[in-house]
Amino acid sequence: MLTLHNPLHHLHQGRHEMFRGHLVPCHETAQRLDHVLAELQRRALGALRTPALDDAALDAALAQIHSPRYLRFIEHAWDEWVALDPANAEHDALPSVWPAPGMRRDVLPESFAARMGLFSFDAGTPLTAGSWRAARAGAACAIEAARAVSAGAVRGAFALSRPPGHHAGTDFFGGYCFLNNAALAAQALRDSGRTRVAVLDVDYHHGNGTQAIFYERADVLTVSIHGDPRTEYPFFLGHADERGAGAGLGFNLNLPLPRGTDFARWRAALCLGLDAIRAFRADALVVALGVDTFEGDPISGFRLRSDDYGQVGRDIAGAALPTAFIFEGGYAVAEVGINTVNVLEAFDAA
Ligand code: SP5
Ligand code: ZN
Repeated sequence: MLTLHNPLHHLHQGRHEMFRGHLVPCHETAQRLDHVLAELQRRALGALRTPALDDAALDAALAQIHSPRYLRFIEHAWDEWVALDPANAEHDALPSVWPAPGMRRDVLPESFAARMGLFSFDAGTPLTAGSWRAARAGAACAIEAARAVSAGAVRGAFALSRPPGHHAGTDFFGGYCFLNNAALAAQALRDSGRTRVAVLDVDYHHGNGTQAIFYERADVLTVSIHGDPRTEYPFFLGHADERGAGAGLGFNLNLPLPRGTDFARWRAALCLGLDAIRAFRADALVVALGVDTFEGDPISGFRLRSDDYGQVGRDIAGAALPTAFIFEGGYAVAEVGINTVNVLEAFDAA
């Protein structure tokens, strides 16, 4: 396993997210990633490399997935926030107003607050001084992981990056995500000559951003196993009847499961997802690897145990595809490293 990592992720340090009318400490912390890195090194799981992608190449890759006006906004948002009032530097920027259906999205408001809402879908994703630089560094990890497996240098590569990505869409942030790392990896695989790319999202939460990005495309199959959106975040997407549209009809598979789902039931869904990937005749795989399916996760509701993650890695290895793993959620800080590396180590050993 080759791991792509950049310590710049530390620049994204959200302080608070909105929860039940209060600002509560962020679940998505830099410490999470440090635990994964420590565990990777403890178990000596292959080489660790910092991406070498230059700025121009990275900009070009970001522009394939995200809209120009969204990228421009995220890049300058912190400076705009502080320009409103220098005291703003002491707290994160969070949106509080959004366009409802029927309201205009085509006219870019001058108001910063209005643009924060236009380009987001929740108040749980603080934008901080270093968010853009961290997200960019993370995106480069995902792209290089994809390129490494496509070139055949390694069978599996792991983008150990944060902030996570699978909730971010073409032109919106949310769910702790700004740039869609899994989508960037899938597109990088397409651009390197792979013709049918599958994205398997095993994070507890539905990968709404990834689904939306590829919804009308037949060259990227998106599969997500997640908490049923009737009760679980992100609520407004992720139902089983979402199958894709236009040319993409039949190329999106959602496998929602109820809160309380244990590993036996979860694994049956994983097998269905892997069957679909086989039937699609994928020639490369991106795994959006969230381990917030863990029984001890503070914000999620499945019951996977640490030992179960090895079986997840073996099942994924059974697809026998060049595989780019992209780090997503997982908020039980003490176990996030063990659970993540259990997947990767078993994949390598299979
Ligand atoms: C990448 C990823 O896993 N994003 C998840 C985003 C979930 N955001 C909403 C979480 C709300 C739960 N808040 C519970 C606070 C308990 N103190
Ligand atoms: Zn999640």
